[in-house]
Amino acid sequence: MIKSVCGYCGVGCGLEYEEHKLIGDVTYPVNEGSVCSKGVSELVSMQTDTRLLRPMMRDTIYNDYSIVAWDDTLGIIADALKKAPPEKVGFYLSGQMLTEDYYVANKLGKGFLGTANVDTNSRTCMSSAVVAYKKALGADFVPLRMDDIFDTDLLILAGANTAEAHVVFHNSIKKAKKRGLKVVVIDPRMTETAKIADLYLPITPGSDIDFFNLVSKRIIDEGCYDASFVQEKVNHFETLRNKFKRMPVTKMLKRTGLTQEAFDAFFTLFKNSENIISAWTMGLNQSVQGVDKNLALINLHLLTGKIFKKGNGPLSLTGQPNAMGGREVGGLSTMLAVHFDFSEESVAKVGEFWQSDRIATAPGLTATQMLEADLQVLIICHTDPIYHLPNRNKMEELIKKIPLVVEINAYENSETSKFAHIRLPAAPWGEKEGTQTNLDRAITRQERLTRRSIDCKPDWQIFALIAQKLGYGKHFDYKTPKEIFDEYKAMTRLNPYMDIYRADYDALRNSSYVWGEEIRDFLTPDRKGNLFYVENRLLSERRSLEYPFLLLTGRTRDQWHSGTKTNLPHTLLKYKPLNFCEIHEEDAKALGIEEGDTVKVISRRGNLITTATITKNIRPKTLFIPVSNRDINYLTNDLYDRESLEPDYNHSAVKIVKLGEEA
Ligand SMILES: Nc1nc2c(c(=O)[nH]1)N[C@H]1C(S)=C(S)[C@@H](COP(=O)(O)OP(=O)(O)OC[C@H]3O[C@@H](n4cnc5c(=O)[nH]c(N)nc54)[C@H](O)[C@@H]3O)O[C@H]1N2
Ligand SMILES: Nc1nc2c(c(=O)[nH]1)N[C@H]1C(S)=C(S)[C@@H](COP(=O)(O)OP(=O)(O)OC[C@H]3O[C@@H](n4cnc5c(=O)[nH]c(N)nc54)[C@H](O)[C@@H]3O)O[C@H]1N2
Ligand code: SF4
Ligand SMILES: [Mo]
Repeated sequence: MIKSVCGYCGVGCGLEYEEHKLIGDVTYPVNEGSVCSKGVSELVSMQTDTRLLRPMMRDTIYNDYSIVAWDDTLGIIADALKKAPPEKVGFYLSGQMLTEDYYVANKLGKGFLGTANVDTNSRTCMSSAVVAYKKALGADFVPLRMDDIFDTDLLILAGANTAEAHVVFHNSIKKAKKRGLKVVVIDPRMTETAKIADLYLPITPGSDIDFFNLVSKRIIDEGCYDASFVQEKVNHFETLRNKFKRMPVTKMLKRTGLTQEAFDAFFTLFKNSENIISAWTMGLNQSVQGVDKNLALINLHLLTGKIFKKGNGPLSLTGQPNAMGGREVGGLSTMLAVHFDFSEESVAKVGEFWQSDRIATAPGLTATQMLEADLQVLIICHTDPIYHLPNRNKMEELIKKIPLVVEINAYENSETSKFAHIRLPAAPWGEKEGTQTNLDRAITRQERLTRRSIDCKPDWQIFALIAQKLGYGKHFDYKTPKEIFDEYKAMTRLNPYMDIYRADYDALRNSSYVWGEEIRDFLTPDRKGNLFYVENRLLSERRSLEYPFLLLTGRTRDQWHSGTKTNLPHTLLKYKPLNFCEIHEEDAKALGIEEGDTVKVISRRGNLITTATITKNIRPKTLFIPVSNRDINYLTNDLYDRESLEPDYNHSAVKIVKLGEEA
């Protein structure tokens, strides 16, 4: 029997493979045998005719690709890297890469090419949570586990649609509800998740800071904060209290769009719950104030001391299967390695460990900055930036200016492939092995299930081959992922709180290793949590007479982003279509739009064609289009959070018209 782990979402369900059948691993604590439709279809997605099977190259993006030999392409890439100054090279990685892939790419970029322009699509996903955790708790550390929901009284889900995005965790929530758990869902849409809520708050998009500040203020005003915890363990309480005195309470509640009764109902539930977990995803992170939204929520836990004890704490729900592993390795351009920044001390330690004197010494470009930086060489791995970056028309123009774009992908039909010069075929999920860290710190190993397609190589090996061509062979002479994991785990010893060095690669086959289980305190220098006063600065794009709707974007259960692995003729489940646009029935009526009408949605930047779905489950003057519509980012705006540089995907002003009535 072969054991593996699902390569889709951050829940990280254990899988078993026997006699050509893939099923959930009953012995694996996260999922105890259950899986969702994506997990069980991992095998099918490897067997499509849209796999990329050979290295390909072309002189310009206006020519066709031709098949080339690995060695020739690697030589061309190495030559271009040698000629380019380090600051003109970028690696665009992905939270779907395995830890070993990430480690090798990061080591090559930051350790030997001397560029910190090594970033990942996690920038568009979790980076707001990363920054907020660091500011409030002292490190990018998730201070609780998913199964804490069985020991809590109240679960607050803010901007998270677990029913579609973290399916197996959602099933656990339903189980915990049977044992008395209360659930609050805060989302502008009545999602599948909201349907199981004890209290559903249909918040106005972008007003979460107002809401959480109102809750914090009330906690202080009513004296229901934990005075001794605040005294001993928390900074900036007085500042917060003073700032709250001048808050425009009525105006803020109005901005949330919630009634006083709804707010009071929430507060009563909050006040009467001894143990509280809050969990959030893109509804908070993807915002022009994503970090502030996170901080406003984390404040609730710091004020009430509901953190670092069973059944309590702020639980950021990581989206991708190994976004956590990537963060641990140092895959963000704002980190060097093993959670280190670029301090002189960190650079010296890392330089000594990697035996290199070419270590990057300052943060590099973020994924959201790379296309704007006049790069000479851009290597993209396991992600599709032209599909996923905001303001796509602009991004398409920018990527065309980069002289060498290399795409490493297991499939041939990404949007980015239209703009690449070289494409390298990666071995997908079941054809490779390695480790990943799920959303609550469990490191699990996936084993190879099937024979590797002849010309495909695992991502780590592709980066190692490039390094070898560049003359760094002795530093990248890895034969197996195990060798890489062992080097990486030894490196985690450099960082006192990262106890990943205790993991054993072979033992990970049978059970996962959860790192950080002994951390029971803040990781700030003074071992105290930091409260932050943040306010809603109303920085998102505004609706106008011409663009009167706000566009929300998000997931549906059976599709994975651009759909290279899930939008396949033989697996297409009919749960939800790929392309639709939810509109409130009042708005539809006013515009003469009927169910199933073909409509055009237009923003200041671009447009797309879709099909209207009329519903009561969305706030008026708000639309929802799933990310399975590959054109989604022709509409979205490229405003970013100033600290995390994460896009404000969820808040673009648009209009909607029936096709043929555009005038
Ligand atoms: N089936 C499936 N599952 C996935 C993925 C997938 O592609 N398909 N992708 C994975 C990845 S990478 C990620 S990051 C996660 C994402 O997981 P989620 O974030 O749970 O998924 P989304 O559908 O983006 O949901 C975001 C929710 O935020 C709400 N929202 C929008 N604006 C606001 C706001 O201002 N305030 C509040 N409170 N809510 C708001 C939206 O209505 C939406 O319901 O899913 C992971 N799981
Ligand atoms: N409007 C809007 N835009 C968004 C979001 C949103 O909510 N709204 N969400 C953002 C978020 S949170 C995320 S995470 C991103 C996701 O955006 P992407 O990361 O661009 O989306 P995916 O379709 O998951 O892309 C993964 C790519 O990896 C390829 N691949 C599969 N297996 C392998 C392999 O083993 N090796 C290699 N090298 N390649 C492989 C797939 O074919 C695919 O092209 O989108 C972001 N963009
Ligand atoms: S819940 Fe997530 S990890 Fe589990 S099977 Fe579904 S996609 Fe895979
Ligand atoms: Mo994500």
